[in-house]
Amino acid sequence: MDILDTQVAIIGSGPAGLLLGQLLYKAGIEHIIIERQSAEYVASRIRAGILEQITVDLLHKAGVADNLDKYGLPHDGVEILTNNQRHRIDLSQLTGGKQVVVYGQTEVTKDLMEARQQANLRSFYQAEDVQIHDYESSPYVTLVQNGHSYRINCQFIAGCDGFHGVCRASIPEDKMQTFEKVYPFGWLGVLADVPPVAPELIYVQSERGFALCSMRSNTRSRYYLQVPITDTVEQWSDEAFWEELKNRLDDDSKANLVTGPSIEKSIAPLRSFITEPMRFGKLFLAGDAAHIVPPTGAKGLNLATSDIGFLSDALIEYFQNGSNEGIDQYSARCLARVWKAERFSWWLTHLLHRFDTETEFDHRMKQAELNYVLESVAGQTTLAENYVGLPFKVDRSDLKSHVLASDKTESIHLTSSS
Ligand code: RFL
Ligand code: PHB
Repeated sequence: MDILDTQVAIIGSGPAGLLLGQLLYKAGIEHIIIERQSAEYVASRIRAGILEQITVDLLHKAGVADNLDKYGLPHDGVEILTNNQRHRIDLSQLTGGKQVVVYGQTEVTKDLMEARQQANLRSFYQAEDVQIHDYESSPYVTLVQNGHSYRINCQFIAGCDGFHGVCRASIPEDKMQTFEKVYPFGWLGVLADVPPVAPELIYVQSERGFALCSMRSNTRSRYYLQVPITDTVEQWSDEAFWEELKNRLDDDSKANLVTGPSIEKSIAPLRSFITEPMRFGKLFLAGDAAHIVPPTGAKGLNLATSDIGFLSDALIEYFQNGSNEGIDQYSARCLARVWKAERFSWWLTHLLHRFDTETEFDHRMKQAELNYVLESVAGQTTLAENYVGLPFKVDRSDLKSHVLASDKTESIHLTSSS
């Protein structure tokens, strides 16, 4: 067995693990990434497409934003289609100038892997039998690669190994609490080299179920359909997919839709899931290893990167200043943001999808709620500020002074107009 030493062992080479690696490298902290899949497999997974400003900022901090700046498409708004009518939510205007950026997770992963290769940083791909040990005292990781056994001694383990990883599974059940909701449908996604149906994303609420028109570039589109969880990809020919998508769109979008052969087609189940706490001694969970959101709010990747924002700061503070503060606060800081993003993703999923179990009363209530959101500035603002991403830290006293200031403005306005 080969024995290696490092400061941080990172399990998982998804966006969370790769971003953490890059931020630690920039701060001069040694680490090793251990991934069970091949590098090619990791680089080709098609997943998220929308980046919040917080994610964009972290990618800049990590020094991997050249392609993002060149090819990312900043979006100032999104559309909601209901009752055959499209309503635009002006994200920028409602949030004081904030935007989201359309840039695929596949590209984020490739940019991070490329930077890693250039810096010659150590990773184990196709690692088998990955196990974590003694994370409460003197942590180490064991693995097998190409029939050879390794032991990696470290000071901390970062569990960035996704929902089905080994890190959360290694924690005794009585040491954590989990919260879960599984939805009775999935998203059938198609990627195709056709121009997007509209310049901005369209979230579709229809009698036939939810649909989403998204994109990766001006020549590559990503579309999704709500389908029963029992459906399989084989049941959906490209023709059947385009036909059903058209059935859920308004007349204008239907006329603009360009169809073509799919270059990827998959079904993703929808789930809300949270683990508490997110730190166990010297083991940290981050990203999908700790929480899952249904993709409706485009929050999964962004939550993974914001966890890494907190974790990288905590580890850098520890190694550079000997401070435990960030480590001790890690779980609470992440979870405060996680629960709010979970709530938003759950709410938007509930509002826009068709549930077989809903009564006509439930259905009308949802329609009334959606109409309210779309017709009220307060409703639209709530949607917009959650969609562009909530702040890292909320100081409630700031909020109070903001409310007081706007009270004052209101009374001045009322006095001057009377
Ligand atoms: P990942 O990406 O799952 O990476 C985890 C890595 O760990 C490896 N692994 C192991 N390695 C070693 N040993 C083991 N025992 C291991 N077990 C697992 C895995 O092979 C993998 O490489 O988790 P990470 O880094 O936390 O990143 C999370 C994001 O990938 C995820 O939240 C997003 O893709 C979710 N998501 C979206 N998020 C957004 O922010 N915006 C979106 O628009 C958005 N759209 C989506 C999505 C997810 C989707 N699917 C497929 C679930 C759309 C879809 C359809
Ligand atoms: C995507 O482009 O894959 C995407 C965009 C927005 C979402 C989910 C997925 O809410």
